[in-house]
Amino acid sequence: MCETCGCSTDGGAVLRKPGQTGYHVHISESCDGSDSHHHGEGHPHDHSHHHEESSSRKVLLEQDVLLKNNLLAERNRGFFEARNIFALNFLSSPGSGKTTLLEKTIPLILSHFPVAVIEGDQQTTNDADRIHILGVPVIQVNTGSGCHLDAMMINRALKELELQNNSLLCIENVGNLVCPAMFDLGEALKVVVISVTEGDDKPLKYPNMFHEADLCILNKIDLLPYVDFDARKCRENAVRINHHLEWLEVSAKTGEGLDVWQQWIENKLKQR
Ligand SMILES: Nc1nc2c(ncn2[C@@H]2O[C@H](COP(=O)(O)OP(=O)(O)OP(=O)(O)O)[C@@H](O)[C@H]2O)c(=O)[nH]1
Ligand SMILES: [Mg+2]
Repeated sequence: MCETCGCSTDGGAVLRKPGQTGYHVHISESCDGSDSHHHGEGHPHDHSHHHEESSSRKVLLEQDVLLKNNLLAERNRGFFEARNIFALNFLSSPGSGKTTLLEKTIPLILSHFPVAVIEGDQQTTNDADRIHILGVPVIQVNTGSGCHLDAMMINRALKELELQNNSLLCIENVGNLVCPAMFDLGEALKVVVISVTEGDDKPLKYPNMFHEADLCILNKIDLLPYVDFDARKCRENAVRINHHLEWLEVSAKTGEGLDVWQQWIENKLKQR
């Protein structure tokens, strides 16, 4: 349950049955799945009064949290710009292949530019351990119950990392397609990674993430013959939400498409 961004609260959640448009059943559902307050079907109570007050308080709290985060993110951004560090924030649902992609990408970039990594996960140093083997500076941020990285965590991590000027910094966010989209870390660009096992409607279900992203990488294309996933439809869904979204298709496993991805990064690094 995340206490900073308010995702532990109901946020005006609405439950709809398939094909149903006008009838709302209000539930209080935390992001750990517990359901503390449920009005059964056919009881659309008006309990808006006390909810109005608490939701406006929640909105204020959320604005406050995001404002503080944005101020700190700007400080991080200033730090990156002063040292010409190109920071990418990698976002995805759990297991779409962010760490595997970094494992395959970093050796390609290292021969031309220094690279460092900040790993975000609720628990374990598994991902940092995997990156450490590559011989690049890496630090793991464990968010505990938190479901996203924030600018303060990055600010603290930056003090622990040996960052070189004119380098690439990869920040792997906590696997979650919702909250990480709201938190600016000071990165130059956001990269959302989705994989073909997740369903081609993900951009429609999680539009904020795709709206905020600069680049979408469709990963695990080696599995396309085995899954019911329409890559063209997925791309159309994503681009409908964000006309500026760039799109790449790769397999971090087989290496297909990684040459284009490497070129994409190196072009950005050279432009700086
Ligand atoms: N077939 C196939 N499997 C892949 C590919 N990329 C990653 N995987 C597998 O997907 C699983 C998850 O990969 P990770 O790289 O750990 O995913 P992640 O996004 O970093 O996961 P979290 O950090 O837990 O959110 C692993 O078993 C990988 O081997 C790919 O391109 N093709
Ligand atoms: Mg990972």
